[in-house]
Amino acid sequence: MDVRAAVAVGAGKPLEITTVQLEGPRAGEVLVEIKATGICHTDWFTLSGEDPEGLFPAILGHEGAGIVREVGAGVTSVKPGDHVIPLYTPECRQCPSCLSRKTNLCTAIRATQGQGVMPDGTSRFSIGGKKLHHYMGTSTFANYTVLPEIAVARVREDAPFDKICYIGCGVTTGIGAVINTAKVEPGATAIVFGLGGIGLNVIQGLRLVGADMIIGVDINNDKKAWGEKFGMTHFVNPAEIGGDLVPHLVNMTKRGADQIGGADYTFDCTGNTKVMRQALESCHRGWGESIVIGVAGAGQEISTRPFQLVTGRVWKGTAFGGARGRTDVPKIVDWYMDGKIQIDPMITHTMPLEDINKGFDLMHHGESVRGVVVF
Ligand code: NAD
Ligand code: 022
Ligand code: ZN
Repeated sequence: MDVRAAVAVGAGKPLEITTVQLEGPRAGEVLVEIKATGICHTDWFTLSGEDPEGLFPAILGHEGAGIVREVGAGVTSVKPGDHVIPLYTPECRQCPSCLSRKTNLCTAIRATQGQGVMPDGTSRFSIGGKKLHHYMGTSTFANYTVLPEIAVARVREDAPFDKICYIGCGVTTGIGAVINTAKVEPGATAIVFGLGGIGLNVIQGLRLVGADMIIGVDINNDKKAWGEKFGMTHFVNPAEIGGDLVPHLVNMTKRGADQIGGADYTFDCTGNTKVMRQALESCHRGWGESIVIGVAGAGQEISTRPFQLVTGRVWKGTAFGGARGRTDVPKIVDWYMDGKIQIDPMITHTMPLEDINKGFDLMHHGESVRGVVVF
């Protein structure tokens, strides 16, 4: 069938909006009509050519929502008409990782997903007979896409696509990092580094679980008002404190008779390896945990003195907020529909597919928290 798509034709080139061909779903696959998709950093990172694993030509996009239109042989968990959110971290419930209950990193289709093809090793997308790569197993920058059954979460039908698409990446990553990865308890103190689309969701996750002190750190003062909207209690601009950031944060979080400072939990939402170190070192000695959410560029390394870990600080990372997509994503949609979490104010821009390149520009200039393409 003919579908409308934004095609990544090559590194550093703008997306080309054009008609491409999509084959129907094979066994274990579903055809989904994408109704809305968010624009996230990783799409840009790949398009820029900086991602050494990026493949071209490809249909990018990994933050979508839509409706199942057709299912392939053997598909039982969804049917035509079901509303779904595509999952770049699938959940097969059968691989050793899914069965371990210790990780959300399902391995069922991992190898082929990274190679930009479906689990049978072929692509459903083509243009003029030439193959196009899939991306992150999702390819949501098209009004129809084909996905493995294990890579869709069925969600309630009264939820608006142009908002819940953000649950496909940013919302779940931020809130999940708090609930699944850090397991933050009520009354905890926390520091969030970087108040973009991810950091703001960490903040609202912290508010949801009842954290006491929620410090936001950002080099952009415009982010103060944004953080406060979602539950931030204190704001620090590292450029304006007239000294080193880590001692400043440790001082702010001093509690108890011994007056030892440091947060119970810190979160890096910048992808900057220097910030990751600051986040670890501003944790409380003995028990503080620092969660790396930001994805750094290829080849980058993190460092700290071993003493930081020997004295009980813990360095952890998280992918997709540790969420098991088919199980957890429908619950997050419910939380949104019940008013427990907010999404609407974070969707600062919506646009038609034709303007998707402008959406990338808005993201770069820090003008948007989230831009969403509505098909
Ligand atoms: P964003 O660009 O919207 O936000 C980043 C924020 O960090 C901005 O507000 C910026 O001003 C601030 N910042 C930059 N340098 C800083 C510094 N030195 N100190 C303090 N603040 C600083 O990005 P985003 O969409 O929020 O994504 C954040 C990171 O999370 C990215 O690296 C992204 O790739 C990653 N991410 C990871 C996962 C995962 O599963 N682990 C999922 C989604 C996104
Ligand atoms: C989403 N991300 C950043 C912005 N939006 C993002 C990027 C990478 C990951 C998660 C979120 C990630 C963390 C760990 C992995 N990935 C590896 C998972 C594994 O090996 O099992 C990751 C994922 C998908 C892809 C690449 C890396 C891909 O499909 N190409 C989840
Ligand atoms: Zn993303």
